[in-house]
Amino acid sequence: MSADLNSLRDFAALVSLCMLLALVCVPASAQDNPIANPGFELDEDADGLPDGWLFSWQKTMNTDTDDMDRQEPDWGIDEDIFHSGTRSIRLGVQRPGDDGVFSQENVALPGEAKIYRLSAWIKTEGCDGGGLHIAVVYQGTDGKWLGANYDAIYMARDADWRRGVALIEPPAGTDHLRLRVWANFRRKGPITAWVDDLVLEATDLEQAPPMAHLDPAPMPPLTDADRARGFVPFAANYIDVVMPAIVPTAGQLNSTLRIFATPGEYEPISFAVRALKDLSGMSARITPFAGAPGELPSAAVEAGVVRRMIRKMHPRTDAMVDLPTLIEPMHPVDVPADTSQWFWFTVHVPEDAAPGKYQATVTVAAGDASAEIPVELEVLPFTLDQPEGIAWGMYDYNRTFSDEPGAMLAKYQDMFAHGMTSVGVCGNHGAECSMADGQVVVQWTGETPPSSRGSLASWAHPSMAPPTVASSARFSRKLRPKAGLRSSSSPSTRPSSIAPGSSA
Ligand SMILES: [Ca+2]
Ligand SMILES: [Ca+2]
Repeated sequence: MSADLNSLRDFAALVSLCMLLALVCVPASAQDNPIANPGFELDEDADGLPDGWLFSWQKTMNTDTDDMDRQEPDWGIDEDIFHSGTRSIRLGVQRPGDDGVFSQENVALPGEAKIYRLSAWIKTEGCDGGGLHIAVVYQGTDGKWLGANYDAIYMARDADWRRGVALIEPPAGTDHLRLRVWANFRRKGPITAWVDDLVLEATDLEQAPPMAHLDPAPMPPLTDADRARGFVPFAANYIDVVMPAIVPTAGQLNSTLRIFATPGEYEPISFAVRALKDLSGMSARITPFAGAPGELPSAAVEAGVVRRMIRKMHPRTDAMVDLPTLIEPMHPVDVPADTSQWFWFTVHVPEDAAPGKYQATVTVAAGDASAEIPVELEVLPFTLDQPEGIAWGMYDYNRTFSDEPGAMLAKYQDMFAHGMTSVGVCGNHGAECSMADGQVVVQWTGETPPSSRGSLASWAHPSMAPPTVASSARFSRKLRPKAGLRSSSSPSTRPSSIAPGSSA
């Protein structure tokens, strides 16, 4: 399959744009805005620091140490570049390891609301990995830390003055905020930013609406038959993300979906449908693959439809987005006009499939209207070796999406079927940390979560490397700087790995 959506990259770009376009609001009056000196116009003691603001660069995080070779950023009031009035603040760092932050303490929440809108005008240049973050820290009446959003507003591409807007939802008990204007918070690279005209205001929203992904591309030319049908199918590369707004290119329409795989391999067939009007009860099916080498059983293909869910953009932000999330077994779906629905079929090529080219046809239908998509599968004349000495896996938690007995076991079998030969189980593994001779010593007590361990031990595929229980210990704040975040653990004190067929 070929597609040139680059939609992940476009997604990031367009969400930023959307932040600016979608949340236009009437500016709050000065009385409503609780941020002191929000346009950086005041510096009555002429010390170069705008009144009401603090600045720091040597130790900006509580894990910073004296020996970090910090370099003072270019920072201060700028009287040549500003968004309004006659001044802004400028903050520039040149090295990935440096950062700098303007802070304002005790910013009161303006009025009673569930959701507040924070906005600022920002200009950036020389961005090379670094970002400008406007962060909020939520504090109780006693100053207690209740939570934080370090990416409330985030800009990391060169741009002239633009307004960044964030909807923030302070946790219960929040009395006031600490506001931070932070350059290169993640210490990734240089950036110079100018910031002006911060506003914090209440909204009457009960919940933050999800970010909308926009695709400004026009629809490609369509045939009369396409318009009469009310939808067009299109090829979608499975490493792209088909957001509902994605508009197909001409090259994605009317294409044959071509995939190849070895016997035993799983391979996706990814395509989508663009609705030209509201459609109800849309579903897709596929014929069995057949060709000169023979026919594959119909069970070799699992038909799936992608469900979108409102998810956090990132665990550290309040921003939500309507995101393709789950592949569900095929069921009819309603597709609103001018949106795209993603379908995802999975071919499991039988171990004994003869090499050669097979054809199948996908039919997408909604009511009386339907469209066909040709699919070609090439089964390659060799099988894939299990690489020796390499374990593949992903982080996993000691839980499942189901309460059914055997769900944990089924999860690991599914991981194995999809090429994983190990698992990194996150959780309490009973690691005890102490210091000895300047090094952190991790003592494993062997208390691996019982359900993972039991499931892994009761099932092991003969060709699978022994599953390894990986563990990351949590180091106390006191131990971390001493250890320089390094740890050592003696293999003899680890829980023994669970060998195939053994019981733990
Ligand atoms: Ca100003
Ligand atoms: Ca001052």
